[in-house]
Amino acid sequence: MTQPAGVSPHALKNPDASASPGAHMAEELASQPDIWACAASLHGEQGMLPRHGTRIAVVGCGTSWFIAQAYASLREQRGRGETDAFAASEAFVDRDYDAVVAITRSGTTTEVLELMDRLRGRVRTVGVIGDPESPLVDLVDDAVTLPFADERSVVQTRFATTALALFRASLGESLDDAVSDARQAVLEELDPVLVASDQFTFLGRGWTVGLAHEAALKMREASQSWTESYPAMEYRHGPIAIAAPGRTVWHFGEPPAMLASDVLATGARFECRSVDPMAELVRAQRVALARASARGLDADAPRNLTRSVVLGG
Ligand code: F1P
Repeated sequence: MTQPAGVSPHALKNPDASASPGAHMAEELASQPDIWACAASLHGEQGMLPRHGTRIAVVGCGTSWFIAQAYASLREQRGRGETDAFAASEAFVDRDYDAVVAITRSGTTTEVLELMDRLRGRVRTVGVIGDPESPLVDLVDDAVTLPFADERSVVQTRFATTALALFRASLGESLDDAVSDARQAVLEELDPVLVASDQFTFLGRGWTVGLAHEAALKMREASQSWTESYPAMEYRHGPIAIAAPGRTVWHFGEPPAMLASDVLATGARFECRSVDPMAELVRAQRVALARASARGLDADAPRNLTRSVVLGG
């Protein structure tokens, strides 16, 4: 394979061309329950994350930004310290934080590297990184590497959720229910009517807002589907105009009062289950993959995307 201009060799851990379309994504998303259990047992790595009570910012791009949002919300909710989440390109980091945490599977994303470089020597930086040989490892004060969660598919599934499993464990949560619910999500038969939905809007509250954004991104990346995502209480402030028969509104976690009936009144499908929201994300990933194969798309190599965005050059 020739190297595209401006893309580092690290950006080329792309799918094996001989694999069948979407095979990497299928294998990687199915491995999530086992890999989360592994992350939950990594007490050394959890101990490298900022201590309870510290004020921190968490940054990333794309999927990694959405995981930053989920972590920030959970850390605040659990009273573990003020936590802000920013897209790396729009981060307000000069706010006397005790630490800035960067999440990135590739460790090569330009906006993340530039931000961490700018912060060198000014604030403690921690990277949560998939590729242990990537340039970010040497740029941050502390690198938490999760090579066992790295992926061949361009579309991220397990690195993102494994980072979140590590964060949840570091905040004192048990991952047992998430792991067992995800085992079900990996095996269950998908409803063909859900898979064939005309449009999806994903909703969440608190930490599941980030998961909703991530599910919507997954569906766009893998299957070029029309998706939207919002904090659940924002949904009735306009976006509900999109709801209609043949379309799906999918809430992660406990929904707000009356939301189900308001959605059902539009004729749209309301999807919501009392399981761990990370297991619901796994189900959404599977729907994305099923829609990609139904459309003859290769979810491992989506249109216009590369493993990481490396700018300039
Ligand atoms: C971030 C990211 C992905 C996205 C796309 C481009 O990568 O934005 O979320 O799906 O493939 O890169 P990273 O910084 O986590 O490696």
